[in-house]
Amino acid sequence: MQPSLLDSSVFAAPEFRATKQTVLALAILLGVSAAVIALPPGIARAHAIIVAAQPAMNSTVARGELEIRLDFNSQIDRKRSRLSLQRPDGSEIIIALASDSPAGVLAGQAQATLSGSWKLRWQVLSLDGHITRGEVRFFVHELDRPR
Ligand SMILES: [Cu+2]
Repeated sequence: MQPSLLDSSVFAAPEFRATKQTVLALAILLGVSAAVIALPPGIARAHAIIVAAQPAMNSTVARGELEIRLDFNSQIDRKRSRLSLQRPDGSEIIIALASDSPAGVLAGQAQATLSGSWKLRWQVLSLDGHITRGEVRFFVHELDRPR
């Protein structure tokens, strides 16, 4: 099966008349996951979605070495998956993926040198041929980790 990026374009039919409420409702749904909601339940189960994240969504971590680990609900094709970090200043770091992590896990390390709001962006190809992606926001505290 060809990899295909699932997105929200199915909602953008020309005849669609969006009210403020429907737009808000869609925004909320899409914020949770742009990829999974448009699919029948039986198929959606096979897509890779996050079941655990380190750092956790909206958590605060100390400045310094950052251990990254995302656990997915299914096996993923690591060669066609990627992780990146967006720093508070907007610059981006591509994370080298650990090759020895379990089948459903993306892991790596980075230096969290700037305090502020960071984003961990992920894009994965699951074995059913579908790409899903999303981001985990977290915060880096201005104080260094105690020694
Ligand atoms: Cu799928």
